[in-house]
Amino acid sequence: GFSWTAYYDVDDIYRYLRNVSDWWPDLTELVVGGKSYEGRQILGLRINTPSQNKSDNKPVVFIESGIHAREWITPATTTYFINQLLTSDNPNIRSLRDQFDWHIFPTVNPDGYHYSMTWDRMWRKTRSKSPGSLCFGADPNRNWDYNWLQHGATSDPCNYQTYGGSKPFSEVETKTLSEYVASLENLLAYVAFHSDAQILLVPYSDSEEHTDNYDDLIKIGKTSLEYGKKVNGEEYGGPATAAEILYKASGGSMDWVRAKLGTPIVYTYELRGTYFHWPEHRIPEQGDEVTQMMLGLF
Ligand code: 0X9
Ligand code: ZN
Repeated sequence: GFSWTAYYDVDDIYRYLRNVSDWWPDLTELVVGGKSYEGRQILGLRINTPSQNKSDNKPVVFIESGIHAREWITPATTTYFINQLLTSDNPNIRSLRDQFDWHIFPTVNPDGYHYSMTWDRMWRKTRSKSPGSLCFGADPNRNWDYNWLQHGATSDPCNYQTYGGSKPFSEVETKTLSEYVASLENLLAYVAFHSDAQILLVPYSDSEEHTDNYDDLIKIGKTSLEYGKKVNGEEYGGPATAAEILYKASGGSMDWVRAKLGTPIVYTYELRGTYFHWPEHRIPEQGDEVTQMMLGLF
């Protein structure tokens, strides 16, 4: 069975999502957010509890995890959060579940994640064959079509970290996922999970520019971090823009969603860890932290 004291490969995570959609057919459905270079699906779970008035569309919350292959804690906490939404007796968590139409994707870079699990623990990128090069993979968080390759990204396909791809949306994962996100009506919030800088970021990541609702995002983000801190006493940096507390980086999903779709609430959480390592028996610790952070956000 599936637990939260071990890290699982893509097939097991997808099996979990399938099982969940079988167990709660009225509340959940499997959703396909796109596909990968090696032919995997980007599989997610939609949680949309039926409301009295069938015609009212709930605001959509999108959760992106695992865009960087080696950040294993992000798929793990995301499935933990799914389990909380579906099984918790806590009335606040139940109402959080019922309030929104959730689209939750634990592994948006499934090829990279599998490669990190089986071959190269520190792998970060996708696994596409780079045109005109012997190297593999592009950084899927440098590949989105907004100010592509401007900052913190390289055009060298052999760069292990931040190759932006041969063109914007060269990677089938970002291309198809962006189409899925763009197709969502009523998208209120887009939340991306990374590790392990232990910070909360708001757009934009590409420049010093602030969004017009920056003050609100900071205020809400602070509340989220306060909720999170109550669980384990852990302090996160931010909320702030990447330029303020990390480094500028173009082509990330967060900036594209904000700039191109105008989604009001957009955040990137960098969870905890040391060189992308986090002991598996302590997954629930960050799972509970993330659950509280989401309660603080909404
Ligand atoms: O560099 C990144 O993509 C993220 N940090 S990580 O160490 N997990 O790789 C920060 C992402 C900030 N958001 C955007 N650049 N959009
Ligand atoms: Zn990352």
